[in-house]
Amino acid sequence: MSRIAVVPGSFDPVTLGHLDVIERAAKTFDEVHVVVVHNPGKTALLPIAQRVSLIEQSVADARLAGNIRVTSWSMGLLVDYCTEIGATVIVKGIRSQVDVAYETPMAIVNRDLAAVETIFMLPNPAHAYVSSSLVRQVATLGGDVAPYVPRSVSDFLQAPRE
Ligand code: COD
Repeated sequence: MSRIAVVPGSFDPVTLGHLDVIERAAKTFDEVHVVVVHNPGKTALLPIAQRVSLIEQSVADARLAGNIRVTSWSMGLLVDYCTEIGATVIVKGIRSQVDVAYETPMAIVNRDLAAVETIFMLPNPAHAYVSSSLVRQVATLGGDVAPYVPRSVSDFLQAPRE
């Protein structure tokens, strides 16, 4: 049986920390779906379609495995998407106790709702402090985000706008 995992996130924008988790998930499972989900608790910088496109470019540029699909989900529960595609596992990155506190109740509810297990991956220490909110802040204030994000993302964020 093919083991399918979902890697969800706001990815606003995708960072090197996210990409590291996606890469390791792709090595662990037969198929990985990276799913952009709107987080109502956050003020968005990029439209969902743009985030999907930047993840696709980043995955291609990094020459990650061919078992990665990128999509978005706005039709309700994340576990409904998992059930629809036959995924039994959600993969999340854990950087701190704050992430543990945020993710634990969701993991338990997702298991109750649809028997979908959550697997937590510890970050690569090189990217453990990186977050999309930090990148949004640096980009909005005109700073250089290149150390924190894939090349396609820094090019996009730092391109001149009208
Ligand atoms: N290194 C490793 N992991 C990282 C890093 C890093 N540098 N940065 C972020 N991560 C991890 C995060 O801990 C998280 O696991 C994931 O990457 C995504 O992070 P973000 O910030 O892009 O996304 P979030 O946290 O805003 O996304 C949260 C979701 C919208 C995915 C979440 O709320 C969710 O699963 N929602 C499902 C809605 C649902 O069905 N609810 C009902 C059941 S609870």
